[in-house]
Amino acid sequence: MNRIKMTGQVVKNMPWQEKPKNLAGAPVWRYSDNPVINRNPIKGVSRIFNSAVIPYNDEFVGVFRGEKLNGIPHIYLGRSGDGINWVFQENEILFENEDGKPFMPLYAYDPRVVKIEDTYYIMWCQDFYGPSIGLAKTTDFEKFVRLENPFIPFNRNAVLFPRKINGMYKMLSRPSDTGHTPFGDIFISESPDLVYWGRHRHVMGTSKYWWESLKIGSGAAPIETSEGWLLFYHGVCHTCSGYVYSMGGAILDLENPSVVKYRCRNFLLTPEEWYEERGFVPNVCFPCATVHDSETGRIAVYYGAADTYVALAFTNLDEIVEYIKEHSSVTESDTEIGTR
Ligand code: BMA
Repeated sequence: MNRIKMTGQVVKNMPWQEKPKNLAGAPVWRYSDNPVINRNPIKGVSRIFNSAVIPYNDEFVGVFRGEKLNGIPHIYLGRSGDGINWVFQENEILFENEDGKPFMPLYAYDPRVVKIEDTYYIMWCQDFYGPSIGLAKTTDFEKFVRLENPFIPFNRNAVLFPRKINGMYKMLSRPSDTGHTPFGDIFISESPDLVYWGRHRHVMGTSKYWWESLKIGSGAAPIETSEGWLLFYHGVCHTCSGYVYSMGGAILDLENPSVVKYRCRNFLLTPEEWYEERGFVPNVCFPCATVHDSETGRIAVYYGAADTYVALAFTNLDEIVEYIKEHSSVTESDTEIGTR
């Protein structure tokens, strides 16, 4: 039985795997048949990676970053009965504006999907006179209505919280630049209506631990637990041969999520397998979603691997929270409210 509780659905129809005996570090282990999504998954799409999955009815839907043959990414929809085998729609998702007119982003990448009450929201990075955040809603995964862009450029890695907190929608994001941003902290903003955003706060920045010393960005939508919001994020370090993306974990205060309660000084997952180390961009583990079973505490993390594949890793709530707490180092910039 789980000591720690988490909010969310009961998810049985996924091939959960048990923890192997010989784990060296964090209690996070890869799916034995990774990558879950391989090259050329859809006609006209060379790679799918950095994508998000959510339970929907008795199956799963996913919003996938699909790179077309001209190199431009768009978001594709997929459906799956087990979270592993996917059937994709052949064309990218067609977004419309609130008047029902076509309203397509010029490009769209790194989508996340979050359910709040009865609506599913998709966030991604798109051109808004420079890279910034796009936002859309759907209730049926057939019709996708774009909302106002939440932030001015430049910004990436936005993730909504799965419920309002003190009556407000909350969104994490990572202000950036026009290129391969050599800096970056996670901020949080709030909105009463998903149109007007304000009360921006700093959540956390890079750390002195080398795997996340260059920049960080939020990954999967935070999971509500009795210990706080469990956040899987990415941390980046700069090496002689480029950036290396690993997965980290932190726990944010439930009522006041700009306050970091615990933050793991060790990475939870770092590029070690061929599909993480070799691809279009080598050495990338980029978490974008979790599927979790509130009954057993099992958590599956979907992550992009080497900007080429989608891979899956497992953990469980009690062990991951315990590991994060046991290896936690927080600084004043983490624990303060984040305003200056
Ligand atoms: C970031 C984003 C991600 C990508 C990563 C590594 O800036 O563009 O989509 O996975 O770089 O290339």
